[in-house]
Amino acid sequence: MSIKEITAILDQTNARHIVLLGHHNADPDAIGAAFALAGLLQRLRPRLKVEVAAAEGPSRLSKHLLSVMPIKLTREPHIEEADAIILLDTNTTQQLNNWRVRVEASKSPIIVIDHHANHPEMERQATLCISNENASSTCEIIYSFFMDMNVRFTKTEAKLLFLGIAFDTRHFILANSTTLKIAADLIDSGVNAQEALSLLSLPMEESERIARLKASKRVKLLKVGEWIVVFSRVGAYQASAARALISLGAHVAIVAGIKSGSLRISMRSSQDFYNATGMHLGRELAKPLGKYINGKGGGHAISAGANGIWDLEACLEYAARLLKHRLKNN
Ligand SMILES: [Mn+2]
Repeated sequence: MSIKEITAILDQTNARHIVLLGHHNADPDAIGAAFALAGLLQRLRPRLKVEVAAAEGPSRLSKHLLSVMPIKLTREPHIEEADAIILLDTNTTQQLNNWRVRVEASKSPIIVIDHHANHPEMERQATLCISNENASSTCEIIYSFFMDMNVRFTKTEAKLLFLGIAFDTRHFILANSTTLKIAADLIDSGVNAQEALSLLSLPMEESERIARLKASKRVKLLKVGEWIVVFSRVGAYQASAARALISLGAHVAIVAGIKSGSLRISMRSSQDFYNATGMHLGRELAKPLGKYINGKGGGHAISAGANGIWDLEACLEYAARLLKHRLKNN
């Protein structure tokens, strides 16, 4: 599977204008892949007009990256006029939020490029699905397109690909030897790795720093067997505060706050806590807690949340009861 299948589709339909879309809250992988592919396609088909957009705008981190690069997202892409639509790092049209209906209504070919497993629904909707689960990121797939066509990337493209790969591999922690070789090639093409990596950590807002510090000041500590569970409350940035408490040393952190009348709870656990207990915070804590507070809860194994309307202290007590009960039966 290669870029040649994409250009073949563009040539068949005599495409003049195409739209490249990243998922909602587009991360640096989606953004980097889209802009690098746009540059490649424009070199292969110089008369092609290419728009790059992210459904409902990019993530805060992507915005930060874009602000220091000579590229710009299109706010209102001409989806209806596009001769082809290419979705990047996106494996269902649901991830396009309110652009979904517009994309699904299009009669033009839809091409999907992703490093996540293909979604059967997407395979039916798309003219072409290019997916490689062995690739670390969509940027790695786009890198291979440049290699296939023997096209050298610009400095900006190299930096975008590097940032996308670095982001999706958590700063190369998850990278294998192929990915590291690609990163080395991008560095040889002029990417300053140190400077690029520093772009991936957002400067923290003062309000967030204060929220984290207040949350740590208000900590209530509970020891359940060998586990240290902490509870706290803060008016904003509950998730950030819970993460901060985990890095301070808690095994489980539960941070609640009330915003415009509704109660929000964020919970996090450390990886070693999850490995030892198998406790899935989303299913075993956030979900029942959400019910208890007349709202909803859910999430992942070590990162979850719940929202509802109830008394904050009563909610934290209930969370403590659930945890004690679950950990005693471990
Ligand atoms: Mn990705």
